[in-house]
Amino acid sequence: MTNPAYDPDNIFAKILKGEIPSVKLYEDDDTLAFMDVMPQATGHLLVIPKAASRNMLDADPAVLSRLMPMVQKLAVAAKEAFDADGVSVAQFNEAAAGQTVNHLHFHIIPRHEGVPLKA
Ligand code: DGP
Repeated sequence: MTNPAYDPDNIFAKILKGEIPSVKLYEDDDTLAFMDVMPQATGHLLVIPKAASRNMLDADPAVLSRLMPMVQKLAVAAKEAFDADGVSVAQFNEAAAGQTVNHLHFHIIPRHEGVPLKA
């Protein structure tokens, strides 16, 4: 599956290329997890595939099948690491849906009872 709309100079592509820094939490051949620079709660992290996908709408299902187990593992790990009561997992597709960086990513946000997300 190809996507002519994929911008190889988007911020997360630059993080993958090492052109801009990030606080990395996990990396393997297919996946990178790093801290979000604008956290909506303590421990807010992002999980991305290394494959060039703009978002879930154009992603190769094979890429998703490798990515989702890592999203699950990191959500479990984040809940434990931050002693959270729950975890929000969020993903947006296109600007109308709230996507600002055009490389597929999942937000993992540890949540505590009664604590709203930061704006
Ligand atoms: P979204 O709205 O789903 O496209 O969220 C993009 C997220 O990416 C947002 O929470 C802020 C985060 N972000 C933007 N620029 C950078 C950056 O340069 N480094 C890191 N680590 N996160 C970034």
